Amino acid sequence: MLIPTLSPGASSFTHHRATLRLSEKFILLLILSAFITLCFGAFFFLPDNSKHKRFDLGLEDVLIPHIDSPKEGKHASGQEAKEKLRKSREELQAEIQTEKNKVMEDLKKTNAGPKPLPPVPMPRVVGINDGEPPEPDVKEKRDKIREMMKHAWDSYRQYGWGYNELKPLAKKGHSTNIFGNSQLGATIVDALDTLYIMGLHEEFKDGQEWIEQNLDFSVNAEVSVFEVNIRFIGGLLAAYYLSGQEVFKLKAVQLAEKLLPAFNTPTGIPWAMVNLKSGVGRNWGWASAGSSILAEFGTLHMEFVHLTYLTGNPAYYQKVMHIRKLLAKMDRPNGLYPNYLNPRTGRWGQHHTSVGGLGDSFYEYLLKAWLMSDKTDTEARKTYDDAIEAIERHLIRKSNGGLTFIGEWKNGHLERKMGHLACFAGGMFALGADGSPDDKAGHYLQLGAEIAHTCHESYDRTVLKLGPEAFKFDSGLEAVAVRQNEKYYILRPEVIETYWYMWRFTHDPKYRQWGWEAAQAIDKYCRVSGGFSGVKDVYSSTPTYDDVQQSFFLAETLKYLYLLFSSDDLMPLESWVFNTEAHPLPLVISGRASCGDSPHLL
Ligand code: DMJ
Repeated sequence: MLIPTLSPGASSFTHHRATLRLSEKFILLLILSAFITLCFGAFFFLPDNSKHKRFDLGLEDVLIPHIDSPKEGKHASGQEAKEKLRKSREELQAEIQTEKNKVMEDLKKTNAGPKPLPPVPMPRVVGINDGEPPEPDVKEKRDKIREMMKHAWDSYRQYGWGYNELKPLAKKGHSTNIFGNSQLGATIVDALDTLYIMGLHEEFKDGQEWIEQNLDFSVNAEVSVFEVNIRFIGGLLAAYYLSGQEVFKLKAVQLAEKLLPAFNTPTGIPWAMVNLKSGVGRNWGWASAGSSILAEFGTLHMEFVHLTYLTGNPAYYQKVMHIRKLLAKMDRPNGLYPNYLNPRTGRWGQHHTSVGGLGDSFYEYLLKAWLMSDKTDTEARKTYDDAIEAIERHLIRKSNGGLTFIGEWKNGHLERKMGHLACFAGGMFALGADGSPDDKAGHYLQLGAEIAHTCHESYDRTVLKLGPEAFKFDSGLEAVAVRQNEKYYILRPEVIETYWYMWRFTHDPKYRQWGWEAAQAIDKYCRVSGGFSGVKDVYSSTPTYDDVQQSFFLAETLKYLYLLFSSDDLMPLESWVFNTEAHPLPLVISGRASCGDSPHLL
């Protein structure tokens, strides 16, 4: 047979290539299959560690955790390899996929599922129901307040359910940037304890069911740390202590975990806002020099102490104590705390001090930290006393007409203007009277009464008998708003809150009288068929509405009114401390619930 020789000729080349390709293919195929068998076999016969290393190089590293296989003999590995070799590619892929799915499921469970909390004793809760007043006319007023609560709740239930708040005229849901425009049912959470205290148990159950089924904090929403803390965490904790339902505790803790990234700043002073999903924090654009706000980062203590108590996690307590320590080390102009503090540099921003907006609840929480610890947190008490002394010296004045007011300190100058928000201070002074230094209890009770009187005047001097947002004591003006944008009333509670504390401490009937005046005015001018709305001008006889039913109306305004017309054994102040959103929390003594004998957790 003629063995063809290689020749450059075109025709012969084609012919020769065809013959060679067949043989080449055959040999190559043989070599290739031998190589693949060798590699595949070798892979399964390698020791376990090297096997995992191979997986580490790919996506599996992310999806499949390194789980040590139980020690098996070489024989078992061989068996496994042989079995694998017998399986088709599709079968192997299906197996890997099933494994991946399982791991993903497990991961989901550990991430999303509520972590078990350590069992801690439930404090012995006292005075959480009834409180029916003996006087029939007072009972009638109390019933009226309960009816107003029903109207506010039912309207929200009908038109805004699941939204944060209600637009009572448009009859639809509403949300603002403090809740990141999410649908977190702020009104439900904020209203729960009021419903419970009023004995509206059907409504309470309805709210609880919504929370169980819908309240999910894994949302891409940038929320206010302060507002979420006082309304949601405070509301959930209070609902838990009142009802004993675990779901509220679990939700409070889940949410608190989402707030913790806000504390990741160079100083540990938290950002004003945090994204619940990403954990990224930032401050309000309007705040002086990128600052955090005193009343925001200084109003976390009560809730965070309870979170540590309930979870056994010291982080919450440590975060708020760190803030306290940092503030204690700082210079204070005239002994006053400015409202702005930069969380990057740890320096004060603009020197603006107020007991109203931006400052208010910082002072309130110092006093309440002491009360909530059954007066053992003397550091908090001392800080409160010093702060109040400086405030009295620099901010509190008497007007020409004899009205005591709390002004605002701005860069070395006293602005003779008082905000509605600052009216809460009357109640605070009364609450802090007992235990004040140098036996000044009488003085502080008197100061509380004077502030209550001034704030009542701010209501009484309007057409609607509802107080403006801010009022002046200047150029012959006494307790009246001047600027159009300060004439609104948005269903705020502070004045009624002060009436209630003053009532509890003095039993002077004028406080019930003033509270009733306010309740009637709210019912007359703010009530609409779809709920209650704020009004834009309290000096105008024809009210125009802002069309918002604030969640704090149900949490605070109506609760304080109801308590004002109840007997003192409902929510006694010896056993409960109300957070700044009127959510009652029991005492925690050095980490123990007031009546429990549990291990010390703080
Ligand atoms: C409430 O959310 C709280 O009382 C807060 O401390 C400031 N004021 C509003 C209602 O006015």
